[in-house]
Amino acid sequence: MSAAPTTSARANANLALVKYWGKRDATLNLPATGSISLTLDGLAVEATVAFGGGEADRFEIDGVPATGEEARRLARFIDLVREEAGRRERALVSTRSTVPRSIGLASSAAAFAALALAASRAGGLDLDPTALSALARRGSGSAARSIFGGFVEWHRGDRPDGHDSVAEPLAGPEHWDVRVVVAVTETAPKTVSSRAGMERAAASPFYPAWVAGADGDLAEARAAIRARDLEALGLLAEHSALAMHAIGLAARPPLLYWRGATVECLHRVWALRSDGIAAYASIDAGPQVKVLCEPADAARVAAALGEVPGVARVLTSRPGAGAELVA
Ligand code: 2P0
Repeated sequence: MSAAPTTSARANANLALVKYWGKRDATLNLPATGSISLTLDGLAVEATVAFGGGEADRFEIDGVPATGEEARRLARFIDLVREEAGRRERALVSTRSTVPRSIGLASSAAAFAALALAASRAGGLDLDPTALSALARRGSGSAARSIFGGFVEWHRGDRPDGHDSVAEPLAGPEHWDVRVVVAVTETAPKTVSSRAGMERAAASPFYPAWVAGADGDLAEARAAIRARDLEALGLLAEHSALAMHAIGLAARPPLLYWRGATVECLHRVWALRSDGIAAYASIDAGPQVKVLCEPADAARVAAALGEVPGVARVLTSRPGAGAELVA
């Protein structure tokens, strides 16, 4: 290893309440619609970067050298930082996740948000959070949101260069104490990446309706967050997730990330609701089910999901902080 100074930063994953699903520019990672998320405490990635170490870039993920497309994606991202910082040295990059990668929650959002902060600082740049969000977006779209804590909106933007497609905080984590209970239904890696899934979705006959509905969903979500209205936000988040997956069902070839236990968890959430528990489901580009609820109901929701056959593990998270440097 070299003696080059290292910089470390940590960022949390986020749960989209109004989903990002489709791009208007795949190179710049510009979304077809805006999205709104909640940053989740404890589902974090820590990234460490040093410039000036040896002959070639080195990328390590959870202690294992990155290869193939993963290594190329990291290299492209570090090249962006080198370009912005006017540096030419090789980079040593490592990321470490606080949740096992195998359960599919160690998201690229947390990784690229942490990398944006660590790499820009290591390269001598002092980017403000908006510029960090734009940089993180280039690594992974949803990483633009993980720069900030709490409730966050990522703007679609109109400019072809994407400079206006950045996230901004709507309300900090202290604004509203909610819980997100995650039911892990499958630990095998997914077979269709988000990137590929979004490409397939864009050709679905349902896609235009999805894009047309986005501004209304965003306005509703903003109002529900401002009012701390869990029913309004939960019903909307559930609708956004189910509509996102419906696009894939109508695509050719079809796309379905759900497993049997995913469907069982959804029904369990609806059964909880009919028992008077305010619990609302969300599903991302994978089979896990994430349930938004009140802190007082989280243990009951976790127990109910834990009983569903096929659920391997249940985790509970709360609103978390944005990307920060690690001393
Ligand atoms: C989201 N997802 O809003 C949506 C909902 C998954 C389902 O953002 O291609 O890893 O790197 O921009 O950000 C996951 O996709 O995709 C995602 P890229 P990303 O959270």
